[in-house]
Order: sequence, then C-alpha cells, then structure tokens
Amino acid sequence: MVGELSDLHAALEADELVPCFQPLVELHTGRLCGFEVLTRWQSPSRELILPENFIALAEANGLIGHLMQQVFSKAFAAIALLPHPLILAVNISPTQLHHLTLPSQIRNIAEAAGFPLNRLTVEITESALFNNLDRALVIATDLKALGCRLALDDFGTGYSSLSHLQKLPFDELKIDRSFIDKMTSVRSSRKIVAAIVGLGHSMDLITIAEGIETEEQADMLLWLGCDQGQGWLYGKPARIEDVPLIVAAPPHPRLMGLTPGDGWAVSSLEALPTQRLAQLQAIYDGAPVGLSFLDRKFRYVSLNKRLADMNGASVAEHLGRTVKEMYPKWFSVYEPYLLRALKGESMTGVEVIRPSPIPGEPDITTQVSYQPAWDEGDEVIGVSVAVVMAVDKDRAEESLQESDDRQRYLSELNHRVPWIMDENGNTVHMSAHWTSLHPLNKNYVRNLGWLEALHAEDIEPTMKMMRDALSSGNPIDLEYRVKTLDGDWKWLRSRGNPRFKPSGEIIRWYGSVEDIDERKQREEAIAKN
Ligand code: G
Ligand code: G
Ligand code: MN
Repeated sequence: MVGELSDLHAALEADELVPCFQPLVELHTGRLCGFEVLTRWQSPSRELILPENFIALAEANGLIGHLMQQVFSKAFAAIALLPHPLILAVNISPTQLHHLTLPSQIRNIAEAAGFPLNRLTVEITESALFNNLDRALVIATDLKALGCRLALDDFGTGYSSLSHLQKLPFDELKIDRSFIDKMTSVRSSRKIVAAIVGLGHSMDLITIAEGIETEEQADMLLWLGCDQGQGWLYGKPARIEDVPLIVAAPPHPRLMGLTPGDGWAVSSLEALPTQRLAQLQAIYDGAPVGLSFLDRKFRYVSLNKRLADMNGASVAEHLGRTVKEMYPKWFSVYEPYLLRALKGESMTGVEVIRPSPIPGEPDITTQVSYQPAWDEGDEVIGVSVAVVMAVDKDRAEESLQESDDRQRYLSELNHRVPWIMDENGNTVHMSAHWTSLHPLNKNYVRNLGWLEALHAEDIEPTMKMMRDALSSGNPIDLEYRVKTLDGDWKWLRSRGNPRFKPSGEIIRWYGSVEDIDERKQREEAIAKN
C-alpha cells in the first residue's frame, strides 16, 4: 500500500501528514531548546509511517510543497501556543531549494500560525547544495532576512564540501549520527566529531550532535565542547499531543545527577573551547616555567617563550619540528622519558643536564616533568613537558628566587595554606591566609616568629620535630594549636618536604598547612564520652 502515489494524494487530501517533535537539548544543562519537526504519515489505523516511505515520492511528484504546508502549519500552531519560547527546526528537501518562492511560502505558513520566524531553524542537507549553489544562496539569504536561522544537516556525509560552509550563511552545524553512533568505540569517528566541533566553533556556529543514544556519548560530546544534542537519550520523535508534557518535564539529568544551581554551572564547562584555549595560552605565557606540548611524534605543538629562550631558539622555529630535529645532541637524553610518558607514565623532577645554548657557557642542570595528555577516549595524544632551570652555581640565588616564586604562584591556586622555609627552618614565606588566622603581624611570622602564635604546650614538641626534620631531611608533619584573632585556639596540621641541591644538601622546604580543627574537636568529643 505505502509508496503508491495515489495513496499519498489521498493522504494529503485526508490531512494525514502530521509533525512529530524530537527534543533538541542543550548538552551542558540538559535543558530543552526546542524540537526538530519530523514528518509522519498517520495512517487511518493511527500507525505512523516513516518519511523514507513517502518523502522521495512527494519530491518526485511535486507534492512536497503541499506536504510542507500541511505539516509545518500544524507544527507552528502547536508550538506557538506553548508558554515557553522554544525553537523549531524543520527539514526541507533538496528539490525545494530550486524554488525561489520557498522563503515566502514558509513566511506565509508561519504568519498564519502566529509563529515568529526568529524561532525557526531551516535545516538544509549538504546534498541539496550540490549543483544548485547559486539558487540555494539566494534562498538562504532570503530566509536569513526573514529572521530564520540556517543549519547544515547531516554534516560529514554525502557531498561534504567545506566550501558550502563558507558560501552559505549557516548558523548551526548538525553532526551526522553515523559519527556519533561510533564515537565511543571507533577512534576515527571520535576524531571526526572533535574536528567538526572545533571547526564549527572556530566559525561561530552552534554544533548539534544527532543520534545521541547513550550517556557516554553525551559526556564525550560535552567534553569536546559540543553545544546541543538530539537523540533517543533525550527522546524519540513525539506525537503532537505529548509535546506539552515534554516541555513541562525537568531538564535531562546531567553530570552525575547534578542540576544547574548545584553550583557546577560556573565551572570550566561554561567556557567555550576557544575560551579555554585563550586561558591556557595566558597561563602558558605567564608561567615562570618552560612549558611545551609535544605530539606523539615529539613535534612541538606549542611552547612558551620561556622554554624557547632556555633552548636558545624562537618559538616559531620550534613549532612543527621534532625535538630530535631541533636538538639532535640532547634528544637521546630526553627520549627515554618521552617514551615512558607516551605509555601513560607521569614523571616529575627528573634532572637533566644539557649544554647551554650559548657556546662556552657551562652545562645547565634542568628539572623536567613529563605528563602524558589523554584524549577524551583515554588515548595518550602527546606529552606535556615542564622545564625548570635547576641550581647551577652562578645562578643559585636567582633561580632559588624563581623557584620560590613558582612555588608561591602554584600554591596560591591551592586552597591549602602554603609556606616556604629555608634550610635552617626560617620561614621565608607564609601565606596571607595563615597570617590572617591569628594576631601576629606578617613580618613577625618570618623566621621562627610564627612559633609565638602556638599554644604554649605545642611549642616545645613542634621545635623538637622541626629540629629532627631539618637534620634528617625527613618530611615535616606537625599538628599544633594557633591562637586565632578572636582568642580561640585552632588546630592546624603542617606538612612539608625538603628540596635538595644537586650536591645533596637541603636548600628549601616547601609545605602547606591545613585546618584540622573539626577533626580534632570530633576526636576530643569521642575521647570525652
Ligand atoms: O526520523 P526520520 O525517519 O523521520 O527522518 C528521516 C529523514 O526524513 C530525515 O533525513 C529527515 O530530514 C527527513 N524528513 C523528515 N521530515 C521531513 C520533512 O518534513 N520534509 C523533508 N523534506 N524531509 C523530512
Ligand atoms: O533530518 P535528519 O536526517 O537529521 O533526521 C534525523 C533522523 O534521525 C530521523 O530519522 C530520526 O528519527 C533519526 N534519529 C533521531 N534520533 C536518533 C537516535 O538517537 N538514534 C537513531 N538510530 N536514529 C535517530
Ligand atoms: Mn534534520
């Protein structure tokens, strides 16, 4: 029965073509943005017949305009009635892009239904543009002038051509569901999705993933920075009578059950990938450490100026070259660590001695850390390398200062309370947070002055443990009470580790303090009972 032209004529006469509505969801909040309208033929038995059985027939026989009229008017009217300003996305056939009257037809349907065109997205498949770019451009421009948005549908399949993206004024990019389907299992699909999302963002397009069926896919897409999703996970195409229920439902639960308002919405997930990149670049450039990122072939993908200076070449000279090409003599020293990092191992504080970039200058001792970088599928995609000049004799003071600065800089990012102590146990730096706890003035806290803030019973044991640590080099681990500004005593735990010169002597202690008052009070309460 289905597939006969006479049946389609009869169906149109009997008003049997109806819209179904598939939710479009904002990935990072799970909120409903709107619906894609998908046409169904509702047979007299109320069974819904899919478009693959009638769209081509309608196209081939000049009935697609009639079909559009019948379906869109129902869809627009239903959504215009809702209290929420949701958007609708509609599909048009490639054949419709030959008719310059299409925009005015759509406008007439929308006006009759009282649906504002700035809430309409028109989806165009790539194949529609093939051989028809000029007319498509006129139609697309007219639709935009009416206030509609344009989406490139099923992107990545068929007649994919990037020039279409450039030539037509698209607002959205819909990633074909064949890539989403395999992205958690097939590396190449994942890479294609990542590249499409990046491409979309770089062109200021909203990216929408089609065919999301699992949470795992949704998480990966969120991680990649994809904006919206559509698929069975969020809902199958629904009948018109079910739409109000879907609109009234709470947002799809995201991020392990957290909903916006639980405090996560301001996390880095809010940031677009481009913002994240800009932020990383700022950290990169400002870091008092040489930093680089190497790909799997150990090519410099990025590095900061500080590292370029240490290496004695410009940033531009490094980019795209391998470590081996740049530094054939040193490479053998680094290679074993780089290979281990590629296998997933992270290494910190590796001492590497290498020649100075300035001929005749003594060798430079560096401390290097190697961190593998994983992609969204747990595959190592490169190595992040951080290099610090270690203490060589001439620069001892300078580099110590630098290393203290670095420690301070890193520790300000930490919620714990940092301190730095010299080899004799004199405090070089105590964070403002610590000094805000009790009435001692900041200068007084330097050297051994901080002991004054301690409870009388804690001073002697603390000093003994400090002496032991300083002479043995064992880690510091102290618990003591400090008098706070309001006169109470607060329990703190202070832990730190020594930093050694190449010769083996201790040069600095780096540590942090945490507030353990609650724990101590609980212990005391238990002891009393
Ligand atoms: O879910 P579904 O089987 O409905 O969609 C199959 C295909 O039919 C999709 O590629 C979709 O773009 C297309 N399609 C669905 N509704 C319409 C419509 O109203 N007009 C046109 N031209 N294509 C549609
Ligand atoms: O217009 P487009 O080609 O994008 O049409 C979307 C098609 O994808 C429709 O046929 C719709 O029914 C289908 N679809 C939507 N979500 C899912 C999904 O999660 N899984 C699968 N397999 N198909 C989906
Ligand atoms: Mn579509």
